[in-house]
Amino acid sequence: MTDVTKINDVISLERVDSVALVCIDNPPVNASAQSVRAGLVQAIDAANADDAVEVIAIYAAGRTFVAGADIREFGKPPLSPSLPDAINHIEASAKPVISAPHGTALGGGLEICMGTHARVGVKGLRVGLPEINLGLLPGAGGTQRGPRLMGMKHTLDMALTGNMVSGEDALAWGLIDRLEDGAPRDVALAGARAVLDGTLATRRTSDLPVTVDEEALAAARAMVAKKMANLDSAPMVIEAVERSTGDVKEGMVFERECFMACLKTASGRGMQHAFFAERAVAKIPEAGATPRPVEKIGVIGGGTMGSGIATAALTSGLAVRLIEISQEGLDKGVGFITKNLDGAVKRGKMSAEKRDAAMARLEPSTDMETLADVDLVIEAVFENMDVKKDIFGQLDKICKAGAVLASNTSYLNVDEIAAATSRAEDVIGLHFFSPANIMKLLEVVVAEKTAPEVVATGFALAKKMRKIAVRAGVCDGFIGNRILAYYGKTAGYLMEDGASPEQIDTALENFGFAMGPYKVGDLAGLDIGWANRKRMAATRPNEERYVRIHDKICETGAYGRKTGSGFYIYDEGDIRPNPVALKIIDEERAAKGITPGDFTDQEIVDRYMTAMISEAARVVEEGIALRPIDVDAVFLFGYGFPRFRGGPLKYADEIGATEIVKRIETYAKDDPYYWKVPAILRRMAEDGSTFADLNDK
Ligand code: 3H9
Repeated sequence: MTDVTKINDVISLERVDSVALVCIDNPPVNASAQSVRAGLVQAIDAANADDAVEVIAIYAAGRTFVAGADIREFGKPPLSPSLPDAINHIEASAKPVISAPHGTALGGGLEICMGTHARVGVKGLRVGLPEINLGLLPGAGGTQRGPRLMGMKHTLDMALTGNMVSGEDALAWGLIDRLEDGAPRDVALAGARAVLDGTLATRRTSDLPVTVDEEALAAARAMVAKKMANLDSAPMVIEAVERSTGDVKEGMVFERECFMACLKTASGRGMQHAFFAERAVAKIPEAGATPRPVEKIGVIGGGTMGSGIATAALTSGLAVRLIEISQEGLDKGVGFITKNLDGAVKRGKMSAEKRDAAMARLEPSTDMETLADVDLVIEAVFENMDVKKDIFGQLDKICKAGAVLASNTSYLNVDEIAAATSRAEDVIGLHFFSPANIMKLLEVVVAEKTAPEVVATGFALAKKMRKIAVRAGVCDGFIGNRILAYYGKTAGYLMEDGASPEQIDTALENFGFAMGPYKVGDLAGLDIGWANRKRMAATRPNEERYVRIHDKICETGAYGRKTGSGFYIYDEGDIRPNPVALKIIDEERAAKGITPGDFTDQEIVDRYMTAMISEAARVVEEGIALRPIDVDAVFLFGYGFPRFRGGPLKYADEIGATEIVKRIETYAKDDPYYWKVPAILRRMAEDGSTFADLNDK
């Protein structure tokens, strides 16, 4: 016989004979919010008080078991009971408690399982301790119970990488006891019955011994020192795991202190902001529109960009028709794609069979007419408006009705491109980042007449291609390249005024960027910016200070890595400053009568970041980005912005608008044309509001 009691909105208790089934139902991901924690405690108490109950089993409804603590509660006053207390209560239950996780048991979700007396996973289960990705460490016993169940090495690996592992691995490591097929409720019930008939053993994890693994601890320390120096929580993971050899309760007190301390760190706030940024960008005005079906796409241009886009599309299961004008260009494009896919196989990212199937979906052609049957075309030829207009004019005649016509332009006016067709509503910008088969970001550029379902199609395509799409409006360079063009000038001014490219790069790398701007420029190719500056030369205002160093370096034929030199010389893995570039810098300073000054690394970072924030503020002000968090996402996923800082506008909030305005006003004394306070920042400095306030609107 069964009867179900609702403990509260999210927890129910069902009795089936002598088994008490506790169900967690807190959509979308069963986060362990206060109601879940309180409900679990009450359910355990109720089941213990019911004489008919012999075993308790916890499972969850919906698509996943508990995906962790409720991240939205972080930073708010703690609500009782805490998750560690709730889990300790479960572990202390007089009657045996088992858990039957399905989907993903992550962070606090996995820690709930660790606190039960046995774990029966549902096949397909993945588990992990992803707290590190939020700038935290497991805070509900994971660092203490993990080593007792699976040893120090696996606990450290899980907690320091944040990677999910399969149920099969979890079983092999002893983290779970069984892996069964079936619906979570059925698996939970069968597991409880196995406890009753003595075929599934139960024990308290806290009672198990821990073996010290010096080798794993040393490897973890070395890895953290080398790769995770900016994350406050990383060394704490190791220290907490190290303490697991003592009493669990004491270890948990230490773990909790570390967890609470991490919540207050800027790196924790930055990482949590980045987590939400990745998801917030999907909230667009066109979210309700139905995307058009896309199965076959056309890619025009077989250069680095076009072949990267084609690779990403093929990898995601789409059929691709690749167009080039000449057979030679086409062969080159197919060669790039083959190399990209072979590389994925070599790195273990793709099976050889999948690569062969992807290549079979590629149809190269020199005939534009073959684009007649594709659902969407991405034009990825070089940045020239006349060429693009000509191509879109042709596409207008060739493509079927309803096909989406996209340009991968990184700067140009999509309204103007759309005007070359008779169907502006079908035209959109899809700005991929190089290498397009690797980089996560896709700017979806919405032109004046773009139809809502075309925007929705761009976002759906991004999802299929595992990209993070950010909605952008039309302006020169959209969100990312527009801001880059602006703060890139500051780096040039700093260089002309006395800082070396190497000093600027090092200062910004120490700030957290994977690579400084001059190394990035060399990697991307200095000729790209050069071409763009030539395009803009006629419209450059006379008042603007112009640094000619980059152009002069390009004039020597040094375009960066691809030519072996740029700001640096690239010699078989060795990188050193290029003396030719340094000589040009000296000559330019002399020609302008500049006596080189000294800049500290902090001054470099402050000027660079203030410039980035100023232009980002204008991009928000003008509605080019929907919200500040969209700008943050662009920089996190397309420009190597340090994740632990959350993005330029999250960083701006950390500094505060008053300080930023003060800096701009100080810099403006030397260059009032370049340094102007954006109205939005002025207002924030006056009323104390933040960019975060605009995200919440
Ligand atoms: C922790 O557990 C600390 C403990 O050790 C100690 C505590 C004392 N909270 O990703 P999706 C939202 S730290 C609140 O698109 P998917 C998400 O924002 C936590 N909300 O789905 C989104 O909302 P919206 C450790 C959360 O199917 C919606 O759910 N856990 C949380 O692609 C759907 O999310 C993690 O770090 C949360 N914990 O992927 C796991 N998680 O629709 C984080 C998600 O309004 N979560 N949301 O934008 C994930 O990795 C993925 O969400 C998951 C599902 C793989 C579960």
